[in-house]
Amino acid sequence: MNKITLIQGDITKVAAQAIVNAANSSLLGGGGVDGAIHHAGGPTILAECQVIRDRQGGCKVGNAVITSAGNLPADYVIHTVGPRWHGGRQHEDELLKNAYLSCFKLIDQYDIETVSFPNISTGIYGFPKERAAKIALEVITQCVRENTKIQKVNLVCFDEENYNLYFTLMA
Ligand code: AR6
Repeated sequence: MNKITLIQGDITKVAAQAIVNAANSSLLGGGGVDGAIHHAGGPTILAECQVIRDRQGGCKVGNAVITSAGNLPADYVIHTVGPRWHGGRQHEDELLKNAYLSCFKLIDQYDIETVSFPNISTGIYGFPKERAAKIALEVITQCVRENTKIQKVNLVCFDEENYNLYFTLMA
């Protein structure tokens, strides 16, 4: 069975046990999908992020942290920080891969069976979309193969360009 599903739309409207957020190192919210998640999820998510911040000082690029999901149709939000694109010579590929891998570590740890991912780093952080899609698909395919609990991974593309890229790469 293929456990990876491509969806075009708003990740805050897609029910799943966990929703991944493309956050920044401050964990204090921002624009893009981060803004949409905090807006739809309500203030408890930010309050939990603040507790994590006080404990460990934010979240490094390539790492991830987990909170509850407030009013979202989910139990958890996994906040990961993708790299900002600087032309490709500052380990951006590896850092993007690490962001996805860090999410899967938490997915394993929390026995999560369904998860939705946005296209991390491809908005405000400017990572080239096709390059990011190839990395995401490679890591996700591998992690799904290795994780026996996961039943469903939704790849939620907000913009049509990403949707079309994933559609072609997954064909
Ligand atoms: N649902 C699904 N995907 C979305 C949504 C949504 N509601 N809104 C945007 N996207 P971005 P980044 C897509 O900019 O590039 C924030 O300010 C969007 O089309 O959200 O990782 C953070 O706080 C794009 O494909 O995240 C950071 O400072 C993808 O989500 C910074 O932006 C990621 O775009 C992170 O930048």
